[in-house]
Amino acid sequence: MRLSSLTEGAADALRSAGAFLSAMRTPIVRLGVTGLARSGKTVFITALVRSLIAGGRLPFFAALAEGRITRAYLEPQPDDTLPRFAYEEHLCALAADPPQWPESTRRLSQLRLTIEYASAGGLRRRLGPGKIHVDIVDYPGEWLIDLPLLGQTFADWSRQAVAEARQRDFVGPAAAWLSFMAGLDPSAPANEQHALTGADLFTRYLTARHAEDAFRFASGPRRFRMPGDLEGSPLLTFFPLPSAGDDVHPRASLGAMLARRFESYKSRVVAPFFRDHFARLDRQIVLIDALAAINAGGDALQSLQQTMQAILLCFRPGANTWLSSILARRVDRLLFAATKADHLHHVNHDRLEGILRVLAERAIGRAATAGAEVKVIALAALRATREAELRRGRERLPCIVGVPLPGERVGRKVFDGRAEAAVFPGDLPVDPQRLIALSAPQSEGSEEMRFVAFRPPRIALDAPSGAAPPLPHVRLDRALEFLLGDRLA
Ligand SMILES: Nc1nc2c(ncn2[C@@H]2O[C@H](COP(=O)(O)OP(=O)(O)OP(=O)(O)O)[C@@H](O)[C@H]2O)c(=O)[nH]1
Ligand SMILES: [Mg+2]
Repeated sequence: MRLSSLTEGAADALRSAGAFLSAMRTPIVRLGVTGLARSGKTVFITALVRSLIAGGRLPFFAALAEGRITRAYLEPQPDDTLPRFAYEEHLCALAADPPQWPESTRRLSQLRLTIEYASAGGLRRRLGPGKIHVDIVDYPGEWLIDLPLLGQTFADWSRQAVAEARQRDFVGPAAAWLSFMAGLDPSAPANEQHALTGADLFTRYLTARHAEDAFRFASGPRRFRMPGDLEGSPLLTFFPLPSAGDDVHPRASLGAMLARRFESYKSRVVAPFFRDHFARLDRQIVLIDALAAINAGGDALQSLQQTMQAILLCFRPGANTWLSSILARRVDRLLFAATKADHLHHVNHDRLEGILRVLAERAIGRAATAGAEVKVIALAALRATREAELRRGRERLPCIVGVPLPGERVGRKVFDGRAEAAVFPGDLPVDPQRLIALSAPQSEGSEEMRFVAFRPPRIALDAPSGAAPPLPHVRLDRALEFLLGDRLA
């Protein structure tokens, strides 16, 4: 080895040590953005970054409203192995003609937002300007469904998944998978071809079932449907066995191989995702799209409640030994947000918050007991509608006006994605239990409620004046104040 390469190495080490030390000096807030698929994570993160970088109209976010944020910018994210959150790409989609929402997220990404600010007063003001990093990851919400797997054995999971597959008469994909398994002997020697065929049939069944009814379908593993970098990996080449029971499979048998791969999936895929991205959070926002569940009708709200309960239970410190060991750090502020509140007139926002309180009741209770500050709000990170009143006879109906996405319908009217429309989505019931109550068929009132999806507002990348116009939102400022306000005081 040449001396110069040694000195270069030393210089590199010094440089990284310098960067490390300077990063050590700057406080970091790790903000968890948690939510199922399509709940609004990517839009929330994009709107948050844009509002801080370009300056938003955020009267209830004190640091910005008081003009104390001197600069906010994206820095290289701390983890070199993760791609950066595609902020610019999402902005470009919103600036297109017609504007587009970001696509469903298919892989992990991360961002570090650095905020330079002046303290509000007192001792800190005298200490000079402050700086914090806000680290956020974005991921496919689908993957969240896998967290509860961590508490299951292969036998538990097999029992649940096979029972689910048999629940309804699935003449198509479930039948093909179930009949394939009927001819299998789990104690026979392991056979890779059987594992591949079974996993393929199982994946087809998962995909078909999810397409039919995403809301009522809770089973993982979700990477089968959205493999990311794991496509074709043996980590995804397994399936549940009907005869798994509690029996122990002979060594080198098919059953033993599938059980081992299930355990590898947990320890190599689910656990690292959880450990690397959720275990060290300081603050967390949980986004819940209750309106989509109301749209789905029937018991979709109950299913959403159960799914969220199962996921949020994983965040409970002390839930089991493995998790409690990595959950030493505790989230001290937890915000539950009902997203897409711009689908409703503001007179209904309190009721939407009421529904969310019931949906997340247990998690709210647990977090409060653990000493976290908890808040519930209805928000729209990017407001796509404005409010209006329509007169119907003597009645005044609180409406929202926007451009419904192509294919959206109200009654017989199908929208083309170009024309603006005034929509009366219906009133949420005063008592949230009426919507969520067990065995509520198509609950009273819910037939009249219909939330159409709107095009996002078209945003300007650069205004002629140079300053980008602020993005419209509902209570994004209150969310930011709760999540970051005290760290910028
Ligand atoms: N009207 C309105 N719609 C929103 C808002 N935020 C999200 N949406 C809608 O919800 C959809 C999903 O939002 P995303 O931010 O992509 O959701 P996500 O949680 O990142 O979803 P995955 O990437 O699949 O996990 C968008 O395509 C919009 O249609 C909002 O503030 N207002
Ligand atoms: Mg996303």
